[in-house]
Amino acid sequence: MYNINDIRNDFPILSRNVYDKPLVYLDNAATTQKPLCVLDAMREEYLNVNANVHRGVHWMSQQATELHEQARETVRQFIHAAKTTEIVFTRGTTEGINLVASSFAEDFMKEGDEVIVTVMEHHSDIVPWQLQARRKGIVLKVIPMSDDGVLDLEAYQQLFTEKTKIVCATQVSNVLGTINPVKEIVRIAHEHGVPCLVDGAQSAPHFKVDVQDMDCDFFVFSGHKMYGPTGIGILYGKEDWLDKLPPYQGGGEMIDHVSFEHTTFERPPLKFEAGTPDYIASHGLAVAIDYMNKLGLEQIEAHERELTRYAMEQLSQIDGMKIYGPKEHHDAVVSFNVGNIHHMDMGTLLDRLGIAVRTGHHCAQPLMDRLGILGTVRASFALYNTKEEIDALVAGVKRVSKMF
Ligand code: C6P
Repeated sequence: MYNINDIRNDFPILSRNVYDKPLVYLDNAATTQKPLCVLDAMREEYLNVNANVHRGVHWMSQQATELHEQARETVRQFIHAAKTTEIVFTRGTTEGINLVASSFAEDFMKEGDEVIVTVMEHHSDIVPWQLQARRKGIVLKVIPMSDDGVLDLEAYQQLFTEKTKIVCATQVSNVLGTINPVKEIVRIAHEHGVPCLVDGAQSAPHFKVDVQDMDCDFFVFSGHKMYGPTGIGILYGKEDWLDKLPPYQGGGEMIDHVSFEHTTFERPPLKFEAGTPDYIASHGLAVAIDYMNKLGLEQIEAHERELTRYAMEQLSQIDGMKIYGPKEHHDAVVSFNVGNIHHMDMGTLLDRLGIAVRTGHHCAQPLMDRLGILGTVRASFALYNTKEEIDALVAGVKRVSKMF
């Protein structure tokens, strides 16, 4: 049963006040709050089983290693990957994309080669490729979208040339909420013989992901956006790609044998996990996934879709309201502006009412350029939000609008 009061009790931070007002936390796309079970599990591990992983013969090291490797299996099941060896622990989505961009460009791209990205990519799926563009002379091509934020798949097909080497697309836009047809995007990429990376930062927290069904070659997401700790994320890569890519960083754990003349590397995933991993955070992430699984991904999705629908319906009745993104296939973020009110003014005044939203370009400046705006106000929802909180947002936006 989806009992919202019980759920909210799992997140004590939601009951705090800011400026003597009850906190209304609607900045979940930036990061979610953490349930007690995640905090308790991490504290318990530090208190009782803390030891470095993959290194020690002693009992505690083996216990910690087991928790870390169990977490890999929990993640495998969560995204329905074929093998645990396809799950690489990273610091987050950003590091996952940097890893792929760096290693892929190193061995599989040369000057003049092209990478296709979408116009609604987060900076973390643009800048890593631009760094490679500077290093290797590769070129970015961009899938355009309609005014209401739907990707133009016809135009996408026209972008391919014999120099196209990889396609990168976000599954859900962190600004528009658009749910992109990634399965189709992957299919088209494969038709042209190139791999596809899917950014799952804003999808994995909200609905069931199946990397085998999607058939993507790489999939990345962050633990902190789905009730897990900061500093942990996942790169999923198909086995043959992870085998082919060169290492991203060098150091302990990722090697097979080292001499001053020559080093051989471990098999994936360890090949990409140089140094001591954040094994406490990997365990925390696994507990967060267990928490989501216990509530049920379908129930979480249904709850958040209803909140999103309600928010769009209520907000759209406000004078001067402009909501960005499509009406259909819209996930748990709502970006908007009201008349000429600057998004920063709106965000700052909402904050004084205890309402936490994000304002600005949301790390998607090329998308802002496409929309012809400097920024938006963005409310983003999680499994613990309520319609009453959306009522508070709507009342807040009306109150601020009246002041201008
Ligand atoms: N978006 C937001 O408020 P990291 O920072 O590595 O955990 O995630 C980066 C990232 C990548 N892709 C998408 C689609 C994202 O939304 C994000 C993070 C946050 O929208 C912070 S800018």
